[in-house]
Amino acid sequence: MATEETLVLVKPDGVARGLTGTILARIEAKGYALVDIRLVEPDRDVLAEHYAEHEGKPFYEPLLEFMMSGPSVAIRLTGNRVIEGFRSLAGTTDPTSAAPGTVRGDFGRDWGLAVQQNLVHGSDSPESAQRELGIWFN
Ligand code: DAT
Ligand code: MG
Repeated sequence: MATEETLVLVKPDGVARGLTGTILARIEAKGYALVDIRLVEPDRDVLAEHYAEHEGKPFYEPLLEFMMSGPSVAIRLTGNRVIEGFRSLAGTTDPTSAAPGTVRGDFGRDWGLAVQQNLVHGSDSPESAQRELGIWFN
């Protein structure tokens, strides 16, 4: 048993398209538990901290702009191996190649360069999860 916590974001495209409930239903159906949940409207500083590893990459600026385009839902989620489990449920980063049955595969949209409209974020390691939870739930 490896009970973990992870940070999930329903990104602005997910909230704007009314997919928050659908995504939460999949999370709950999988057996993960909500510890905390809130609507967030992050400023640039918060996003720069969250996406620090991507600074300087070609998609960095469009990514921050997109993340400031509307509210997101931040979720503190817990469960056995939830970090890997949520990322599996989310699907791979690019919605076109994400497998059907995953959130990104079923609902994500590929607008050419705007690969970032992939609906959800999930922490990728225990270290990332603790760092990111500190940013969004301090
Ligand atoms: P993930 O969100 O699957 O962990 P990541 O951490 O590599 O992916 O990237 C963070 C976000 O940045 C991702 O959700 C969408 C955007 N992104 C990543 N690679 C991209 C690319 N090649 N073009 C456009 N956006 C990209
Ligand atoms: Mg990532």
